Amino acid sequence: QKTSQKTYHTRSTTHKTAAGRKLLQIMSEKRTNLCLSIDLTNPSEIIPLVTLLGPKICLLKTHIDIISFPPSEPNPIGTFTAKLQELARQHNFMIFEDRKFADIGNTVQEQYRGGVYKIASWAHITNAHAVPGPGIIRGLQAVAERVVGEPRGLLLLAEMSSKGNLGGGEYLKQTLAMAREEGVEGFVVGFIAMSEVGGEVEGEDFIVMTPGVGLEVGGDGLGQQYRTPEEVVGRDGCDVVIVGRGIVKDEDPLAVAEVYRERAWRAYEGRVGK
Ligand code: 5IU
Repeated sequence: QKTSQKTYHTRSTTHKTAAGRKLLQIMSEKRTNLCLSIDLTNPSEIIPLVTLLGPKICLLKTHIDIISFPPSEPNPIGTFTAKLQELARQHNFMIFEDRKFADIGNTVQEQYRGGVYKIASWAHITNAHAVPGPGIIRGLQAVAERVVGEPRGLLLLAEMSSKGNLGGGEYLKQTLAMAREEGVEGFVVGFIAMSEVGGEVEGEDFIVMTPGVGLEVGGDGLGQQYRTPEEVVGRDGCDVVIVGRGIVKDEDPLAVAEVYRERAWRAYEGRVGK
């Protein structure tokens, strides 16, 4: 049985990372494999929208560095990330900072732990390019292990959703090999990819998260390519659909989030034969 044919519930008991088990459990309990990508720049728009959509999602994806924080407050970033964490606890979702780390191990450690954003202190999941080699995983993991409380996890970028991206193919294979060697010790949760990765090996479980999801096939004029939840989850075996503008820019975000949740969840149920 391929990993993509197993239920999220089953996988929540066997996944090799604590962060992965927690996410799969949330997905199974809340019946949602929807990740909201909250790509807004104003914190006072983000908080109400996350409050509204929290019940629909398993994961909230952030780009903390696109947000303009008010200079008047004493600690606006800390206040904002504390509020996100509170909403995550209240509505039972996890937080994924889409940081796309890409430097040597020593540098990413500082970028992950410190600076203005202190990502490791509030984001349960982050991601990294495999380009620098396995040291990037080891560096990030060393920081993650020092975080007290909820587990931390990493996604490796195996391919991207954008037209002409250099991932996929041989690059994806090498990224998978790196995850197998460096990630099995409980840190690499899975991949950003466009279809199932590594699921044919018995006992192996990488959660695949996929951006570039719309209600119809299309694009955005800047290289983004959209596929439907049925294609992504049902046909191609991805686990989590990441949706940004399709929800955030809609005039009724709650209603359209429910459409995405429902379609992605049904595609999953069909895939596991429910
Ligand atoms: N994102 C992609 N493609 C990728 C990766 C990340 O679109 O391969 I890695 C991000 C960019 C944006 C979100 O934050 O996912 C998708 O937003 P839209 O649904 O608005 O296109």
